[in-house]
Amino acid sequence: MYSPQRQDFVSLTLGDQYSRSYTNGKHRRQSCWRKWKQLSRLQRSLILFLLAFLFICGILSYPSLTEQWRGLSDRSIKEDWVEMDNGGLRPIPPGLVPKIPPGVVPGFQDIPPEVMPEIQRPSIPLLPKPPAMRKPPSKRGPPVLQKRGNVSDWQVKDGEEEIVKRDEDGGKEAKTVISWRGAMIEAEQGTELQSTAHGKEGTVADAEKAASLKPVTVKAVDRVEAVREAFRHAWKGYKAFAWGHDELKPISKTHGEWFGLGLTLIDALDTMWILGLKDEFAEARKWVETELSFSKNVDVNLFESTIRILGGLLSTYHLTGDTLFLDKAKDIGFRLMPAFKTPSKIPYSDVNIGKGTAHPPRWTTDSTVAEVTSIQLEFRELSRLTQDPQYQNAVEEVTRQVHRLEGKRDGLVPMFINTNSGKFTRRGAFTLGARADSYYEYLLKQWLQGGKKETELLEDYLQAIEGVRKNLLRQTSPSKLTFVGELSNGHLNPKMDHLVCFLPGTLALGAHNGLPADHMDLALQLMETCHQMYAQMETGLSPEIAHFNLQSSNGRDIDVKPADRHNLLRPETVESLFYMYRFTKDSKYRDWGWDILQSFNKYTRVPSGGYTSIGNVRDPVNPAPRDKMESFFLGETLKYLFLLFSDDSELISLDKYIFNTEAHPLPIWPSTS
Ligand code: DMJ
Repeated sequence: MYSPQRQDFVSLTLGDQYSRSYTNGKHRRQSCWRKWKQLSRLQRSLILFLLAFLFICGILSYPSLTEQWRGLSDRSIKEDWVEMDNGGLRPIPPGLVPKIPPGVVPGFQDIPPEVMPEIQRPSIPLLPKPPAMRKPPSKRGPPVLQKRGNVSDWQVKDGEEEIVKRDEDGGKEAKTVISWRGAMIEAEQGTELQSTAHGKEGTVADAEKAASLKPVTVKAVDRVEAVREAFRHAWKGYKAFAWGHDELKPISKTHGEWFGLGLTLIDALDTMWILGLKDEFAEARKWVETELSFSKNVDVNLFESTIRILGGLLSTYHLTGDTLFLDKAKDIGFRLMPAFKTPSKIPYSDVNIGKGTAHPPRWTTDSTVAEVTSIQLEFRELSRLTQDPQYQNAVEEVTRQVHRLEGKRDGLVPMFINTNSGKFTRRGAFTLGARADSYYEYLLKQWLQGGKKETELLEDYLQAIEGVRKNLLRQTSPSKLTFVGELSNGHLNPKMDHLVCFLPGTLALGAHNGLPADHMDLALQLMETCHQMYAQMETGLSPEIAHFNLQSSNGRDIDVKPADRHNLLRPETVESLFYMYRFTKDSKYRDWGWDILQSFNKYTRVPSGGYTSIGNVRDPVNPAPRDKMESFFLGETLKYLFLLFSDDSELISLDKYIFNTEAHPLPIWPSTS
């Protein structure tokens, strides 16, 4: 059917494409213009409005699209889930009806050999210990000696310290800016005064000399205070620009929304309690009491909301005894349950907590293995507290299915599982990083949570660690750093996500609980590697992913690809430092953590409040701030740093609590016997 109006529209939008000659083009332009004039005023207005609207939409969506593109590799953007069937595992919490079948395992030494015959004798020998590391090439002198000529505006504002050096005539020579304050180390301030007193710029030689000076030990109490100060600074930004929203965007001084549930505030509750920040805690509690509502038509990711919100509320309830938090935990826990209504009982990734509906990601029916196997600590605890077994039953069904599933390689799991079939998909790739990491963590921690009674969890954990040794462990050249690579169809890719740095801490926790001593040896080696991932970068901050040299041609053990140079303020390394210090009392772990805190203060602290993810850990002049403070910076990173520096080892005793994968401590269940 002929439609003049449609033809006009087409000629308007596509006219130039079809012009064949100047004459034709002229004709067409004239005819376009004529036809445009023939349109009614209303029609013309509508078309112009539509074009303007599309243009504005394009402009507005650009930043969020690029943000998404950048975040594609971030494991925190997860979308999948698994299923399970009924069967074996079930830690019955104290107070719940049925009793755990015997097979009590008080410690690894007591595990009957038939449970895991070959696990007690690892078949793969430990890798040789790496030699003591050289000091990383001199990239990082004390702040004052680092020329910061191009320091970006976001780093220097709002009353931050600014030291202007003068030449011998008193003229202005150069500015050295310290972008933090309060959390300062006396030793560095001393160095600073010394060098500026000469009235000269620090040379590279000066910097190297200063860097090699033995740092004055900063007292634990000062370090603890420095963490409190960092938290207050982050909170200041959150309060001013993002109060009640999910995330602070500290540079643009606004907020970002993910679920619209005050994610940062909830994630930070128990941190404030542990740090003793009473005023901040009180105002946050008020918000939870008066503003927080889960009755919202919003899709949330099951895993992320479980570990951050449910986990955060449960731990805050335990620490404070305040039933407000338990009531909120019950509310969100119940609203998440529709996720488990799938053909396989492996939960979907997304739940609408207002409508009670759930669905997988739009592009797949696969779920991420780490996501479906890292919600168990929280739901099991919810059942224990409510005496309602539905939560525990749902998550243990997942555990049972994964336990029995084919497709593992020496205890290592693939990254995806299908919500319809309940089978692993996209087999052949194995990692301890994104999409698989916390599966291993939760095997051990559930075993501990339930009082070391669930032998299948322990069996799976021990097999997996042997699987890591056999398939993924390698050493770098030239320094023999031990790392955990990734396996792809039988080929080892020598790369490691920063996420894998949870592993030293988990291994140490297992060894502390009676698992083989060589787990601790491996933990020591991997901890060194994770430390080097920070120490060898120009900013002192780790990249998201490190590539390791097996045969170094450039003298470096670690390379970083341009796309992997970001740092999201992640916690895994300081988490492991905390465990390693608690179990060894070796002060070097505190020193390493202190270095990391200083680098966060130097390169990620935003003067007006908050800390930001950065895009380039190799560029101290422009670390490329990304304008986002993830909730786990307050929920995890600063909490672990505080606990690392605290001399009170009874503060969240590791014999009484297990930390969920978002650093929320949950109690180890009291023995029913
Ligand atoms: C956190 O949400 C959790 O630690 C999770 O297990 C991994 N990703 C982030 C921190 O890096």
